[in-house]
Amino acid sequence: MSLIYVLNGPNLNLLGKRQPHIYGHETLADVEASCRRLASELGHELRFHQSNREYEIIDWIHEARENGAGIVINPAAFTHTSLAILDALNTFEGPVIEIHISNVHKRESFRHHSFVSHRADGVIAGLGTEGYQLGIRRVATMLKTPKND
Ligand code: CA2
Repeated sequence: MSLIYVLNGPNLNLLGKRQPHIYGHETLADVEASCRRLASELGHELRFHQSNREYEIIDWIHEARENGAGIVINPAAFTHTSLAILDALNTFEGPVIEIHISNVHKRESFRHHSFVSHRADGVIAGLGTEGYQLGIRRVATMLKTPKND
């Protein structure tokens, strides 16, 4: 059994409460519940966090360095601004999957660049909250697969 971190950036606490045409109707609590169900089906433990503060996300990445096997991260707006989150992820050795609920490439050009993508092993965008499930499944697969496969 390995520990997977699911990290969420600013404003995602409002999921399901505002802008459902962009982010859907599920709340972050709904997403957390489905992530927990899937992780336990796959035989993994899950830490699920959201913060509006950049340093808290960095601290959780540091925590994952100590005891985490993989990270699924929706950095929200920090995706497009945070070299500090990229630097933290670069110190983490396990699989990292970046996810976006919306298709950032279909939106404003300032959402097209991601600092986090420089480290992510995979990026999922535009598949709604299902992206979280897919991200967890991918991390689980990567944990089973030796690095040089
Ligand atoms: O599509 C995504 O998941 C994003 O990471 C969401 C971020 C946005 O800045 C990124 O460009 C793409 C915004 C998160 C805000 O979440 C809200 C959810 C519901 C209502 C209002 C904001």
